[in-house]
Amino acid sequence: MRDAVVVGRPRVGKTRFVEALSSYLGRVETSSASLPVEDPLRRGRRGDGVLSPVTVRDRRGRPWLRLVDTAALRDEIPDHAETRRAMAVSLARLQEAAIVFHLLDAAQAGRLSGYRPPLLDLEMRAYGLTRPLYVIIATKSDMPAAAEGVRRIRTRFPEDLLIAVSLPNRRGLREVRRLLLVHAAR
Ligand SMILES: Nc1nc2c(ncn2[C@@H]2O[C@H](COP(=O)(O)OP(=O)(O)O)[C@@H](O)[C@H]2O)c(=O)[nH]1
Ligand SMILES: [Mg+2]
Repeated sequence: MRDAVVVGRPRVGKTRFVEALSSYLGRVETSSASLPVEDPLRRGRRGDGVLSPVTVRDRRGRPWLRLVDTAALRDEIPDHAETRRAMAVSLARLQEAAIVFHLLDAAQAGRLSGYRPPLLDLEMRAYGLTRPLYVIIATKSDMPAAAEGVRRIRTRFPEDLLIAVSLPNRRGLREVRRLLLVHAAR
């Protein structure tokens, strides 16, 4: 079973992506027992803790993928100890993952003139590229200016795998699934 870890800045759409992909893939269950480190975080007051990983099973009931949401990585070092710990857990997961989904907000990229990815995203990408499969997910592609945002992200990272995703109309989920089937095969 492979881990697919979802990383990105705050509010980029990580939790919604994990939820939508889970329901798209089907045969999922949320596990908490295997990762005790995150227990205190799940009770976090900020809604920013690490969620329990989701285990995806095949038709015969065998687990083949674990989808892991992470707490947002931030530029600043947060005051709150649990939030700092959540960031450390995110970094650890990123370094161990077989598959990294790096989420970038396409709507935001399209709105800003002279889009330049934040340094933190470049660092996440540098980590991600060390893993067997690194994929940029351009999120919120249904929103105004997102088409331009997707184009800018593609131009900035021409060599990377990139999938534009929109959750309201499930755009991109089929491509994500196809990649997972190839790379997370038992
Ligand atoms: N329009 C649109 N909004 C989205 C999409 N994905 C996420 N969002 C919104 O973006 C916000 C942040 O999403 P969330 O998953 O909580 O972000 P996280 O902080 O990265 O986990 C929420 O208000 C979502 O409804 C999308 O594909 N389209
Ligand atoms: Mg979240």
